[in-house]
Amino acid sequence: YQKRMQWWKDAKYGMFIHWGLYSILGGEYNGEITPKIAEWIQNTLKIPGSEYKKLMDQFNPKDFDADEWVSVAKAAGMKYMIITSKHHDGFALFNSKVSAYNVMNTPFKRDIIKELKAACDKQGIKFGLYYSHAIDWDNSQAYIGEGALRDRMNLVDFDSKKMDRAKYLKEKSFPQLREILTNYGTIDIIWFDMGKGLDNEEIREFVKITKELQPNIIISSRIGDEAAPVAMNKDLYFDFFTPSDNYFTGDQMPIPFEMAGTTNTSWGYRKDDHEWRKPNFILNSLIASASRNGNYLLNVGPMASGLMPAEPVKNLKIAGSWLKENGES
Ligand code: FUL
Repeated sequence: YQKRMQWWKDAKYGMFIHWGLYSILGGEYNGEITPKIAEWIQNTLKIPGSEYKKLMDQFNPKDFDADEWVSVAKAAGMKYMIITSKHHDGFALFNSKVSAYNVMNTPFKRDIIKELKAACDKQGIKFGLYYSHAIDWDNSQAYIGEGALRDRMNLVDFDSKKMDRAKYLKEKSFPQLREILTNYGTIDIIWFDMGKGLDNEEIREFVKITKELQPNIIISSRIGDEAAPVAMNKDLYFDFFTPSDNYFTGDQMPIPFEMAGTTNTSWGYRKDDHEWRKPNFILNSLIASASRNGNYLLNVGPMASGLMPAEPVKNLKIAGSWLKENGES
């Protein structure tokens, strides 16, 4: 375990990228502005899946350049990149035989995961994938529980009679996990998210597939109930703890952790969100993590054009040049 984690501990700083169909909406649908984070818009504004899916016809990010994104991460001083291979909406940024709901069936027709992996290899940074393994709004039968858990599903399309999580796991989530861990060479990190509500057997199956295909990969705590970091001592089913950026203020975490934050207030692009974190905020957050022996994963939400918004790129680069002069190399 120590050996497998060493590069990750040394790395300390990575780029998170949230990009998908929601980036086209930028937080607004039919004149309505979502009050919440932009990548949740389908759920928050109760957009029917059949409507939301039509965004596929508009997905054509002509300015996307994988090398450019990776250069921004490098100039920022980051040592790894993690991108949403599939977020909660169910749309995949990779070529999937398992589900037609993927980038190859948009006008763009280019495998974004493949291009980014190649760019990371070329420029020498590690590459990880976020995969929403439990929530999938294209599969309302993936329903995982009551109350708050249930609210995570897109209630418009939810049909309790069809509820069958085992079917979704078997037909989409497990096989897509196999695809992303087979088709792109080495994947350094798998960032599962929102796994609370899955049972132990299901979690074990995710671990099994992951380790079988990528023995040296590093697994996020959100594969299951992330509020149980003690599980680390009992059952080593994840490798690092994944608190959100306002989670803790004080002491060292008992286990390796990675604080995830974003450059404004949303993960997915929001056109009305101009609360960009200044370089000193970025550096303070990085230092807050590093000084507690943790990592900092900082998100950028690129626009539908394929470009990253100019402001966070500028701020990341300023912070990066400070790091180059004052931090560790
Ligand atoms: C959360 C997700 O629900 C958000 O959309 C985002 O991906 C964040 C990093 O994790 O659990």
